[in-house]
Amino acid sequence: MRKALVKSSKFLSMVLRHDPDAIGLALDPEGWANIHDLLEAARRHDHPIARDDLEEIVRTNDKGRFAIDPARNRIRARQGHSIDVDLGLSPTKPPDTLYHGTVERFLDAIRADGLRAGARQHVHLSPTTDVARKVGARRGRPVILSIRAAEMAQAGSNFYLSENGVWLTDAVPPEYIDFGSDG
Ligand code: HQG
Repeated sequence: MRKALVKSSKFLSMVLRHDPDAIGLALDPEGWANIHDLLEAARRHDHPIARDDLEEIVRTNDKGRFAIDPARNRIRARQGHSIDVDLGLSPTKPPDTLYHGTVERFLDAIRADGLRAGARQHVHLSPTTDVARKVGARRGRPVILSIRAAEMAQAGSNFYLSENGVWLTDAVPPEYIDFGSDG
């Protein structure tokens, strides 16, 4: 993706997941923004984005982070919010094992408290070790944790699968985490 588009994509993540107020934008309860309003607000705040570029960002984004509605009037982030939005996802049966990529320095806290959502609405889990490794590598040498997801679901935890393939759950207690492998 062109450099300017990467910058705009990060700007869109910030606005649509974390801080629409920063540009005076309102999201609806499901996290959708009117595209016309969004582009106006971005322009007013010195971050002009052309409509065609917005479409290209949504189409080519490496993780499918954004969705545009069928009428092509509205846009939202598919996951990763820290603001309270209802993505309308239904609880979904997870595979036996899901993975979480993190780094060494968080392990003591994770051993004590399990995985916490922190600033985000959910803990993010990956279907493969490859994806988890990339997530962990954002912060340093990745450590891959295995989560016994089916057992957790059996015990009553809800799991959700975002439209772009990220598994979400509220929290993972330490007893469901295998700390064995790293990578
Ligand atoms: C760690 C990216 C201490 C956790 C990725 C992680 C993902 C704890 C960090 C998405 C902890 C939170 C989310 C505890 C968890 N004590 N540290 N009890 N529990 N942690 O960014 O999963 O590029 O909020 O291991 O692809 O790293 O934004 O979560 O290191 O899907 O689209 O606290 O972000 O997607 O960090 O990443 P984050 P994450 P995007």
